[in-house]
Amino acid sequence: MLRVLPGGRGREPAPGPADRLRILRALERKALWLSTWMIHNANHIRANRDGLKVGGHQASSASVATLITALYMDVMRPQDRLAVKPHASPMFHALQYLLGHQSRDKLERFRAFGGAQSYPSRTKDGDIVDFSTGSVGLGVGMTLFASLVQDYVRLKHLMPSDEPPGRMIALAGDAELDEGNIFEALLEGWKHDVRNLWWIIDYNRQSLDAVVSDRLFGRIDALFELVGWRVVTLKYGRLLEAAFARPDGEHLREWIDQCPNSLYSALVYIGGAGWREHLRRDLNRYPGIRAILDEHDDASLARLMTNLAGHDMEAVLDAFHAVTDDQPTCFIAYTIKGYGLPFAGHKDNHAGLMNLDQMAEFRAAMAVPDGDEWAKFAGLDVAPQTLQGYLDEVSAAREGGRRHAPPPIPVPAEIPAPRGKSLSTQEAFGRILGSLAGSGGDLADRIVTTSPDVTVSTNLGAWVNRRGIFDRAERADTFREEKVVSAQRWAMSPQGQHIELGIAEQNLFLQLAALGLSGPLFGARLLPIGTLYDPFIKRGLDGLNYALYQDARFIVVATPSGITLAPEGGAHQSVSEPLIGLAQPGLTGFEPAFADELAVLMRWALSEIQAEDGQSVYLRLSTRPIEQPDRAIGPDLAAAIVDGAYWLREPEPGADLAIAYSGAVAPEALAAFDAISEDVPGAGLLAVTSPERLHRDWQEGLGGSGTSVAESLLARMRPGAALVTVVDSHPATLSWLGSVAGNAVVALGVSHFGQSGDIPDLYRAYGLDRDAIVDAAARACLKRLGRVRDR
Ligand SMILES: Cc1ncc(C[n+]2csc(CCOP(=O)(O)OP(=O)(O)O)c2C)c(N)n1
Ligand SMILES: [Mg+2]
Repeated sequence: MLRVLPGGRGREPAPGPADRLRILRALERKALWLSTWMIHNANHIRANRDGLKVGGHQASSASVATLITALYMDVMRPQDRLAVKPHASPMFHALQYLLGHQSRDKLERFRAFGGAQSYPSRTKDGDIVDFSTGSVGLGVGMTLFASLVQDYVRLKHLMPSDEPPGRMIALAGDAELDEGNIFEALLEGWKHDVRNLWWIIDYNRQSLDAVVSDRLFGRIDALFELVGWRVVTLKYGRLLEAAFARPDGEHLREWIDQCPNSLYSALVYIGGAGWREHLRRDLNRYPGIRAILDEHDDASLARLMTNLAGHDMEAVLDAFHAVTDDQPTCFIAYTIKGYGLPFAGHKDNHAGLMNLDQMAEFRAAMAVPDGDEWAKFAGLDVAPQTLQGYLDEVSAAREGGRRHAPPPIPVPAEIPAPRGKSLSTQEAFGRILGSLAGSGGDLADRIVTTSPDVTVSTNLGAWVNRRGIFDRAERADTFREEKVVSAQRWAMSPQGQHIELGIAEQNLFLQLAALGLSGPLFGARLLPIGTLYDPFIKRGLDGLNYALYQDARFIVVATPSGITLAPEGGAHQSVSEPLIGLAQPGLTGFEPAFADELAVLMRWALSEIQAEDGQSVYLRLSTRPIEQPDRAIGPDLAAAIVDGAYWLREPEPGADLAIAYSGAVAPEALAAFDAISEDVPGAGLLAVTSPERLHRDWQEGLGGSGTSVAESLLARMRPGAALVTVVDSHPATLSWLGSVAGNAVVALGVSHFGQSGDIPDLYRAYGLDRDAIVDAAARACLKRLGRVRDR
């Protein structure tokens, strides 16, 4: 028996293995109670003001009770990080509560405003969550990229290497393996030789709608082994293994092995009588099986037949502790969805909630008295002080280790703009990064670039030539060694600062998510810059959203963009992406036209992604070379470029007309402006560098005392003056400007798929050329006059 030591610090001696097991089983039991009660409280006890079902996943939580208790309460070390299956959120919060890291108040407000979140959230649940989860599959993939980032910072000695590396662990639902991003990540991980990665699959053979196909998991282990993983299958618990070892026991094993998932699940739900009927029917000819059936009443037969290893604490601990090396390991843990609850195994249990009677019965079984529902140790068969003593020593819960806040990397007051009479923003981007690479210093050392097979075509070449490609091992540049001439160096080493990915864009965003959390996760701040073609943002959009949801910070450079890409056809021409920039929380979008604007924005972005209340940044660039303004950018203009807009040609006070443009259509906007100025003296030309910043500032200013940037700019014109907006993207990107000050707006942009052509042909066809703008200006003026007449 464990005792509190007399005197001293009152600490418990370290428990022996048997006591440890009892303690862990008791904690698991309490976590199961708390998670179930938390959901019950939210649905049946707390006041409901809107008639909506609150929900919560009792069955999904119960399914992982043993696995996650083993992880948090025994196996994990402070440096390990965990992505919890989204629907196990209540179970996760229950364990954090037992560890003293979550409050009772938040549990009582599970799924309520300000309470514990329905799915674990880094930003809303705080320090306790390592990786947000919710959109299935992404949290799992995230752990793989986090392990790659850990290697990146360790090999560069950006984090202390006296402790062993952390394991990046995903506790995944089996249906998460239906998500393609898992397999994209697996292949990428194999290429990068990822280590220290555990994926623990809660193999309950159920998803949301039903029981999953038997055939799939027959292949899963082979798939993991193919890419270098160790696969550990935890199938049967100690009770069943003992039964298999008895005379005729092999027939019982064979029977369960052959039992279709759906029948097994149904019998779990039906219970002892159901098992007895089927075993009698199929195996009665074996005396050993008859003996087993005779020795077990219905309840104990049900316990035996559901004794899967994923619910057997001893089996789980043995399996986890047996892995001591860094080989990526997949544990396939057989479990039962809803284990220990009345709807265990029922195919419809995913969103199922226990009713009042079921809860009363469950409460009695858990020995939780009325009023003690939230008590940490009520109804357990281990003394409270023993349990508390154990919890106080839990390794994963040690204070101060889980989240780091490294100081910002200083950013210079100015990043020089590349010079040139005619430049594209994409070329300017490459040159800016190239010269940062050459200049050295802390800033350049912390930049890490990554790209899904479009490194060279997005102009990262100069950067990569100087800073190299990252790999855990040194790898030679074969073309260079064989003296084949190439502009691009392609040697790899642990010092490299570019992570080259395969084409899968979802991987890019998960990689950026992990790089962008390197500071809080590993204490080593990185400044990640990812590049891809603008239209393919949509290919990885959920990954991008996932990264931003957990406040990962990075810069996305999307280029080329729009129909300005011209010859390269429709599918590569992006249309709606600036609207993603406008509407996506956590992301600030910019579309500069000139190289000097880009230099200002890159400087700002490198600091913004480090600011406590900052955001990630999206730069939409183009391959179109355009004539550059001959100017020096002072502090006021720099601030305006960051704020989102400035007058490239200032209107006369009270002007009747202005053109507002964004990005690569600047030359057409300028040409139209020159043409119009002859007829409409005093017109203005507004350069919009960030529709998103301008819009946000306007929205935030509405109803406030200050005047928004957009209002101040447009106030130079006559109230209701004509306004033409023009962008190489959907016209809604800028058409809202008409609402700011009631201008008569005509919005030009692209509303149809693009196609091959040259810029003059395409701009004419899609209505972005000079004549289209001039024509739109005439229509806007007529619209204004019409309004004036109507008044
Ligand atoms: C991307 C995405 N699609 C759909 C859902 C809705 N959904 C929630 S849980 C679930 C099934 C999960 O099954 P599994 O991973 O096996 O979890 P468990 O059986 O443990 O509940 C689905 C389809 C989601 N959360 N994310
Ligand atoms: Mg499942």
